[in-house]
Amino acid sequence: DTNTITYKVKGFTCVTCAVGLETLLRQQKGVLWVKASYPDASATIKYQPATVTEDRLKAFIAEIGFTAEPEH
Ligand code: 9UX
Repeated sequence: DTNTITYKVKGFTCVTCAVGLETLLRQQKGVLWVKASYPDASATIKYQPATVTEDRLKAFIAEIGFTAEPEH
């Protein structure tokens, strides 16, 4: 199974912030694909729900230093 979630992200202050978040998310178990956008202040993640949860992804983003709210 694969789920896709888009978060609105607070805290990107430059394009490198978004690229850095992508790089760290891609290292997480269960994350299949990530696209973060600085201009859109968003991050879209395809993940395996058997391995990682939406809440865990949000918590991981918070650990990195950004605030993520799911967009449903
Ligand atoms: Mo963006 Mo850089 O906010 O250290 S400013 S990555």
